[in-house]
Amino acid sequence: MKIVAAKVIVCSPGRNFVTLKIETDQGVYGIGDATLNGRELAVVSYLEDHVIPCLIGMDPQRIEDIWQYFYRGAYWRRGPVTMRAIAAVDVALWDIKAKLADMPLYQLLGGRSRDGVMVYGHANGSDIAETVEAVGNYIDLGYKAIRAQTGVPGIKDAYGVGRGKLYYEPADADLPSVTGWDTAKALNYVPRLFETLRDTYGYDHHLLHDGHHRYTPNEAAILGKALEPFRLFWFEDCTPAENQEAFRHVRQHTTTPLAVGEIFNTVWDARELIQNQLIDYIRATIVGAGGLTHLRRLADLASLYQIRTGCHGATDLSPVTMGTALHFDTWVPNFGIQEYMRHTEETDAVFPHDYRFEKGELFCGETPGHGVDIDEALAAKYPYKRAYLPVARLNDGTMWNW
Ligand code: GCO
Ligand code: MG
Repeated sequence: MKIVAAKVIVCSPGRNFVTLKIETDQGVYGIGDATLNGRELAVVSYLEDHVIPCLIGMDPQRIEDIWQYFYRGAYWRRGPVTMRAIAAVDVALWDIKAKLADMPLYQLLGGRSRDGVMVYGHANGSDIAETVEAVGNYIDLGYKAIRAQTGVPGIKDAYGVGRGKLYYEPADADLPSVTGWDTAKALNYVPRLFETLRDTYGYDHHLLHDGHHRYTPNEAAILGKALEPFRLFWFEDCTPAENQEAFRHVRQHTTTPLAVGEIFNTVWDARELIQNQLIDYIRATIVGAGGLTHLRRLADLASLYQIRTGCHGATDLSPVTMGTALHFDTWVPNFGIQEYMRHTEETDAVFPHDYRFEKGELFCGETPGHGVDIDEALAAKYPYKRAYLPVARLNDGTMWNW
């Protein structure tokens, strides 16, 4: 069996997506997501100029070997561009293998470990009152877990405050927009949000919060401690994780569960965090961490330390990643939760899929493969549009972590 063609489809049905389609000499094809928010075309070039020429003629059934070929064979290892390109190939090949086996992907991974996959949605508002209302909307929609982010008085466009009720899209401008940040103000305001949420809705729902890499380890420890009475499901990206050792300080000072990893590319980004049990949830997902082949290894390592998965699922991960992640989540023994930011109707139409939401859970379908396709004719109606993520500056102009 041979790969006879592969192409990259770039489209922007509400936001940009990069999709790889691999075709075989037996007529079966597979689809993979390669979207890297704000840097999409770098991955397009990596695939078109450097990966596709090697793929043609390869046996698509040799998923592991092809993964190693592109990882070891590039010589230059890791990084978001490389690992997304590898992920796209890997997912397309798993799609092909599952279609050939006439099975939904989770069956190939080892079968079902659960019926549905608990997801969390994003509630946000420009202040506490608005966020409390937004959380109420998610509760009405049947969510069991909700991430809450609030604007903070005195901070220009604090992280996480979107424009719509269900759709939150940070990559919004032709050149990066400039947002503000003030840690002292956030440290005073965020605990009040969670206090009000628990006073209003009680303790029956899981609440999550994203620090989006803004705090130093000690500030993260202060916030984690202040949030303890409100029993968060997790406090995410409490501090930047390039220095994995930084989490030790946070861990020593708070029992609030910690989650990290949406920007991780490989198991090496998380090894010390996992082996020293400095986190509770690992957030890496299919497109970010080299596809199913690599994410499986990461999840297995995490399981040895009772760390559970919490796959990234923002709108910049296409329905192809969401569909594949749901098969992974349905199988993985140490599943924790799945992030679920809804895509726009235009995006859902371009990527027909068989997963569905019901009572706070997502269910993958039974279609052979990962269950997500691309309508190329429709995709062609939405050409690429440059869109950057914002940057963040402190009040005195200093660049900060967005
Ligand atoms: C999350 C994330 C996202 C990222 C986005 C960047 O927890 O969902 O932090 O919202 O900001 O994926 O492209
Ligand atoms: Mg996040």
